[in-house]
Amino acid sequence: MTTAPTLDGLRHRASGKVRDIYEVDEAHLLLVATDRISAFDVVLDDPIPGRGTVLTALTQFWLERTADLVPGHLVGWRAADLPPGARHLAGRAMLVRRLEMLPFECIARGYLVGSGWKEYRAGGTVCGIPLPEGLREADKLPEPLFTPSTKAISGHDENVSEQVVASHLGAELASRLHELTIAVYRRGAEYTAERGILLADTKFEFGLANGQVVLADEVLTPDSSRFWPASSWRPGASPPSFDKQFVRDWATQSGWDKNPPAPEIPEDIVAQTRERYVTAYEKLTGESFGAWLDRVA
Ligand code: Q0Z
Repeated sequence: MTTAPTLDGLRHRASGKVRDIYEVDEAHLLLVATDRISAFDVVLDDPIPGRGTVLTALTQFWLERTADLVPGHLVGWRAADLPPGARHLAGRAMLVRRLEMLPFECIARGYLVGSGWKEYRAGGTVCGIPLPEGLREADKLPEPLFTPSTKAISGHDENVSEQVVASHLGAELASRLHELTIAVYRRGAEYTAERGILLADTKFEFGLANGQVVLADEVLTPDSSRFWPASSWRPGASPPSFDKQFVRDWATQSGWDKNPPAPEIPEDIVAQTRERYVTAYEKLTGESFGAWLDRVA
């Protein structure tokens, strides 16, 4: 277990597998994406240089392109916007509005994979929504689905119906989350499709600011989404998320039993994985990764 670095003047608040949160003031938090990577739910010892910056850059990119649908939590990301003690993290750090987070993951699924495929195979439904018979793994769904889940502190999240969300948050807020989740998914999926990338599914987190719903956390990154190259999509099997493919393939063939600690990632696997993130950023945004680094400085 590594500890989050102390930042001058900022109190560490929480850490996820690969990200850290700090307190800035009553109204703001700082989210820092590290270069750590997980495979098979284990955080590996060797970082992928640039990974945290790519994830942050993509979130900034998408929040700018969804602001007409829903306000986002991002307040600043350039060095000059950050608290002085965090300016050296420019590119991987986001100054965000502190929200009252809603206790559901808001997932949109355009394709039948993961836990959705498991539930469908067992009983023909996804989050209680009945689907046509005869669908295969990774098939495109007739319409994108809103499939919320509860946030489990440890272990895996549990899919719930929209009625469960409504019983906790009220029907009006549940329906707003549904509408926004699908709208932002469609925006992302249409955009990536034009660039030869399918957005299989994605997870959003929303919070409230003065009663208004705000899009929070990371948005349409490879850690919150499954992206597939359109050219390799074949119903009947589900490819792993493109970004972790090298690491997973290496982990599988290395003979590692997938219990911590993981073996050291070979240099060429690190380099190829880094290249994938950079290429994904450039393919999606049309901007060179170097240009983003210059823009945040
Ligand atoms: C996000 C998380 C991370 C660990 C809390 N705008 C916000 N206001 C209040 N809370 C949050 C946000 Cl984004 C918030 N998380 C998820 C992020 C590390 C956990 F970077 N937790």
